[in-house]
Amino acid sequence: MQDNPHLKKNIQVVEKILSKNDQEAMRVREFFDAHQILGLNFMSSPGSGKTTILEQLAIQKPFSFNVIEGDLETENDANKLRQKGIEAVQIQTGSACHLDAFMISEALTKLSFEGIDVCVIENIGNLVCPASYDVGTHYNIVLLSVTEGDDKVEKYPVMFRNADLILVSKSDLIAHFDFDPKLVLERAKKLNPNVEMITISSKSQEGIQELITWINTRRKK
Ligand SMILES: Nc1nc2c(ncn2[C@@H]2O[C@H](COP(=O)(O)OP(=O)(O)O)[C@@H](O)[C@H]2O)c(=O)[nH]1
Ligand SMILES: [Mg+2]
Repeated sequence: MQDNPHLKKNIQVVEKILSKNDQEAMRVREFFDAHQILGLNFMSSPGSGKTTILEQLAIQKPFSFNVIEGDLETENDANKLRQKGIEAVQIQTGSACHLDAFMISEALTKLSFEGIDVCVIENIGNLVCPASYDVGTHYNIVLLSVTEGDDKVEKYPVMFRNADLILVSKSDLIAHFDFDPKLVLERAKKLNPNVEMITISSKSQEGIQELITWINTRRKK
């Protein structure tokens, strides 16, 4: 396999794309640092509750934040947050299954950072592609809803290895599913011993304050 010239060329092309992305991600992080903004990258499968948590934060406003939304199509998630008074830019990738640092750089030019503490990126919904692309944020927050199953950590190790915080979401539904949050943390710690976990529900509000504290203790200002 290693001697296959086509495979070798493909690997070289992917490495080149990733290194260009990494350089741009560094520039994004420099921008955040210069403005004392905490950058957060929310990732998960579609429907695990990313936008709903952001809506909860928009209602409570424990800090001032803006949002970069990523979806293949529609402006729906950005509109939901705008309705709650949050400035949001929607990126529509068409077919790309992840956001990259160049998309974020462009989106940053469309946002105002006056008085902003935190910039949240809601990445494209899936547990595969977004894991490999640094978008210039400081922390990766990965949601895993109880409806998806506690086996997903082992099935999608790249995503969970890169997670700083796992949010086990939709905890209000836990009685209806065979889902063990302890197993999730155990499995995730094998991939990344420093990972933290909060069990959260936008319906019952469990864990929302804990998430706010987690973010507040990492704020740059
Ligand atoms: N029961 C329950 N449903 C939730 C919760 N959070 C989100 N949902 C529902 O899950 C669906 C997808 O949520 P959404 O925030 O759009 O997920 P996203 O695709 O990750 O942004 C919506 O129908 C939400 O109402 C929760 O904590 N508990
Ligand atoms: Mg969403």
